[in-house]
Amino acid sequence: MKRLHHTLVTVLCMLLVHSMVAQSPTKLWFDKPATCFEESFVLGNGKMGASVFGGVVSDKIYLNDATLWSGEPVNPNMNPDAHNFIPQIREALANEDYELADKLNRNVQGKFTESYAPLGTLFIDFDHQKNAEKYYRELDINNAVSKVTYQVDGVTFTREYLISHPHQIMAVKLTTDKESALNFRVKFNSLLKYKTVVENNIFKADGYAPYYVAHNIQKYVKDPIRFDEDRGTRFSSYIKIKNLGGEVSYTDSSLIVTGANEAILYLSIATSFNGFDKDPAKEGVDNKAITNQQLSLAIKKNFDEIKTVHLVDYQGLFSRVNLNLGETTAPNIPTDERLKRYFHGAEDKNLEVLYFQYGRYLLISSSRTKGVPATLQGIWNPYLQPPWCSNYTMNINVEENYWMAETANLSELHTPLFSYIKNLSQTGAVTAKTFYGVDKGWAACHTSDIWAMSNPVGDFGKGSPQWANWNMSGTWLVTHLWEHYQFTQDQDFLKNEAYPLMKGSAEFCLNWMIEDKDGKLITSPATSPENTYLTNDGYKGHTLYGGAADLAMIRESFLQLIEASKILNIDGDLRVELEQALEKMLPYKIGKKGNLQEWYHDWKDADSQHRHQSHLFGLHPGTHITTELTPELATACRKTLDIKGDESTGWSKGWRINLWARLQDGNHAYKMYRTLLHYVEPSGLYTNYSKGGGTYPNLLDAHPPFQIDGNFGGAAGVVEMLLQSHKGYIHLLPALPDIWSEGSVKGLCARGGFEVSMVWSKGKLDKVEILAKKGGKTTLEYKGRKKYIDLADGQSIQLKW
Ligand code: FUC
Repeated sequence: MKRLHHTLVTVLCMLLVHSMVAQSPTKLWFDKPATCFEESFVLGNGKMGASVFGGVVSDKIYLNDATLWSGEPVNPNMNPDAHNFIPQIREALANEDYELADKLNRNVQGKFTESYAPLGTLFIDFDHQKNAEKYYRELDINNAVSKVTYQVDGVTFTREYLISHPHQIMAVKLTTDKESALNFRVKFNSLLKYKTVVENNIFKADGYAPYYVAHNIQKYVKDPIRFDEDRGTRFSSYIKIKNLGGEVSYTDSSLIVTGANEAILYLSIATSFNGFDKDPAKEGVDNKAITNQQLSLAIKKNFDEIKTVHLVDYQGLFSRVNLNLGETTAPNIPTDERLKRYFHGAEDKNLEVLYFQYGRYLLISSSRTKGVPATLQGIWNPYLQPPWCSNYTMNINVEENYWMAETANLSELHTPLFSYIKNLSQTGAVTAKTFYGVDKGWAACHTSDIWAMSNPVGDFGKGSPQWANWNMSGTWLVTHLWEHYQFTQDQDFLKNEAYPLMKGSAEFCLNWMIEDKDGKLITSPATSPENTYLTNDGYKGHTLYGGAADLAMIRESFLQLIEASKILNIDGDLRVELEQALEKMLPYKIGKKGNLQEWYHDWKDADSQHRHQSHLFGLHPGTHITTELTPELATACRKTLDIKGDESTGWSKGWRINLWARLQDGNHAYKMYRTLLHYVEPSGLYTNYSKGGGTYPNLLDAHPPFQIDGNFGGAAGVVEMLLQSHKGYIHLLPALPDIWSEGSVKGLCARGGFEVSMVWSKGKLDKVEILAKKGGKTTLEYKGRKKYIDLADGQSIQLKW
């Protein structure tokens, strides 16, 4: 009784505190369980993912493992004669026969990617007969723990969920304040093939993923999901319960707890994935043994021990950056209402901080597995045929996922992308040769998967060149390697990992470019990610020569390789070749509307507000267009953005925040940030291609549907407003919006290996502290005033401004 009284008082105090305190910058919370994925709380340790619904009668948890995909290693030599069409396409283009070029380009296509698979769903069913009261559910991104608490008949039930990276385990602690009141049944099901069994008090599910899943746009495929017992990635999901009081019993398909005071559920999962080039059925790792081992190690620890180690690990990454945007008067209401209130224009500075930090939380939770970067949905996908295969879409999306990795002080989470690029370079060498007739270097295209597929997609001619034929993702991806070097100053990484991949990509480009009629270097055939031109004759097409986007990416990657070769003092001849190519490349053009011209000719766009803006690559994420060094081009980029307007899909809005910040227009960047945080109703698999992007109740990005790139792009955009370092110096508060007049930030990163903390008030910088992780010289700039600093290894300096 005393215990019950105590709990009641605690709950009442909690509720009171909730309604009085200001909105939290680190908590999402609801007063009801999730009814759909877009209301659930996502947890992850960079490999294992869970989407927790927090139900009362039945709690539902979608499970994922980053390494569980459909498919098998790809044979990149899937269309050996495709390259024979390149000369014909070039000829059609030289004759300005765009229709023929589009048609012929379909011969330069291969298969679609495989899909990221849903592992299964865990159900925890309770014996509650009545509705719950005082329901509260939160995700605290400060410690990566989710909690549920409610009362039934005056008895309080609580659950705490976490996924520990050090233990590779999900732990759920279930408690009640009434003796023996905890009764529940655990069940598992999956859309994959599986069997459950209980052995040694462990509730086991073992199964396998399809060896083939068709893209959901391939409606013509008769048998879109194909299983074969002897093929595909195997998986295991094992559960053990530790109970305090009561009993645990088992059936073959469930685990039952009766009359307990407390129970800890330990969930271990693993797959047989053994690398992109290993058959997961025949050469896979032993998923059963791994799952068992993880479980038997974790079970020796109690919940608090697991949680303590989890917190040290998680906070070691998360707490590196602090952001404060000043006082807020926003009331403490559930996150969905909070988002709606903000959408209607209300102030909520802590929501703006929360969205930024949530981006960091999501990267920590989804990107810690070698060779397996975060997908379009991070690691959280419940569908067998997910939107766009939940794959790596490489004409913006997978890159956008990593824009904040360096600047927001999460550099090591960038590395899954690098090991993945290395895999891609291997299949990409075959792609370069067979699809493009280039014997040197490597190329990759529109989409990819865990098997590092690099070919152009479209299912051998069925896809539109609008998206299927683009071949510049290798060029874009290698810029991430250079960025990592810039931020870490890690010369070993530059020499041994980055440089060979950067060089391979550049070699492809050098051999891929041809001269136009004026002797300028261009790509041909080219496409400009997903945009459609309208020729003067009224033809709406996609295949062209000399598009600005390809050249922007090539230019940036060549400039970086030149720098890298100087630092490493190697490949002098190649450097000269790159410098000559840069001289000869077709320069940017400014169109008659004052826009940065996307097409070789000054054509109209079929959709002038299209979500893609790849020809602005040089402004962001590239660095060769700046308001200072190339003001005319920067102005033309601004014009292009003006024409496009602010309404778009989630990832596109995320990108535009960064673009506006690079134009040093903080107020417009902030306007875009608010637009990204537009409330969007949960929409499941529904896709909208042009407008309506924003944010779901659980703060995940709405393309729509859910796509995580907007979360990451938005978080990257916040840093870009506060700190930039791409122009060879550290620009402090380069695009501070008027509304963020008071604030402070700790731990942002700048190129050169510096960490920057700042305090500002009344819209003006007060103090800055710079830590040189590797020592070195740099220049700080704020509002045109420069200060030079020269620091030793590990030294920091504080300056008043
Ligand atoms: C590209 C984009 C779409 C979407 C998809 C995953 O095709 O144009 O908007 O993001 O990738």
